[in-house]
Amino acid sequence: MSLNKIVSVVTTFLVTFLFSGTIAFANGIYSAEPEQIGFMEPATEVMRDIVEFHHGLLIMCILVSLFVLSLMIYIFIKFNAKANPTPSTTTHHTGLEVVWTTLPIIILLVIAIPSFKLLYKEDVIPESDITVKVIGNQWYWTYEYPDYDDFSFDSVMLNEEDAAAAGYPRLLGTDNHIVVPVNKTIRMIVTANDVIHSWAVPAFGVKIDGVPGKLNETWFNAEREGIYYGQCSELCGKDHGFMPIMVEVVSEEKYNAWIEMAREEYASNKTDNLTRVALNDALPAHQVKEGIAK
Ligand SMILES: [Cu+2]
Repeated sequence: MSLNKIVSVVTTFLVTFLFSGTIAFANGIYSAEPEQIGFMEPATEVMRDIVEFHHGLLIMCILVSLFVLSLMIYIFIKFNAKANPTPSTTTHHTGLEVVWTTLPIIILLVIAIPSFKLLYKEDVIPESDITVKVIGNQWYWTYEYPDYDDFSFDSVMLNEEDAAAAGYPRLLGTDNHIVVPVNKTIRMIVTANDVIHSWAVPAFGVKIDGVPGKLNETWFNAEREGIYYGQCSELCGKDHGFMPIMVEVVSEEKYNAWIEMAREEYASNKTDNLTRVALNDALPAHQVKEGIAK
């Protein structure tokens, strides 16, 4: 492979990696695209900051690696046995030692400051407009809207045919999903019923564990309408890979209409979750059986 070819392959890889996120944006459905290797198009300010921070770190990593590599190549050529038959016996160089101690410290500080800023931004929940409670179950999610009569519903993955019929991506579509208004701060309260799950939506930059007996909190403020997908991100059992997350971000009017609908539709859902799962015909056969068994 000629040098030119190597450079063009590496450049293509980097460009695809850094900018592939924009591909998913085109179709208005915010999930990963086939062959995508970069981030999804960010839908929140936090995710935008995460992507920016990641790119900054990547550039730093590349620069440090190139610097070390070039030093090594220089040493291999300049100081091999043939080119340098009588090696120097120097053992210390104070100036050099000061530099190789302080330089990494400076690099780490340059990384740490924006990193802590970002962590703080993710962690501290701003004044929220709507609260949604998420409960992880083996292997589906239950959502509650405590601001509106506390209605609740389960969100179970659709099988392949149903997902295709509904126009949702395979393994990501669910029978019910949460709906939230655009440009509003949503506070998510996350917990679990059985084992640890993790509620994660990449386009929002949100990933938080649902731990039984504990309430975790996170937040997002989606800037664009659309359907966003995520998946449980904590190994939680055999169907861990089959409890997707679907969030629909809509306009304020559509949200109010949905709330009206949901209040009636899910009003009776305050009772036994497992019974409802057992009755859910969208559920794969083996899960229905387990639902009844419990
Ligand atoms: Cu899970």
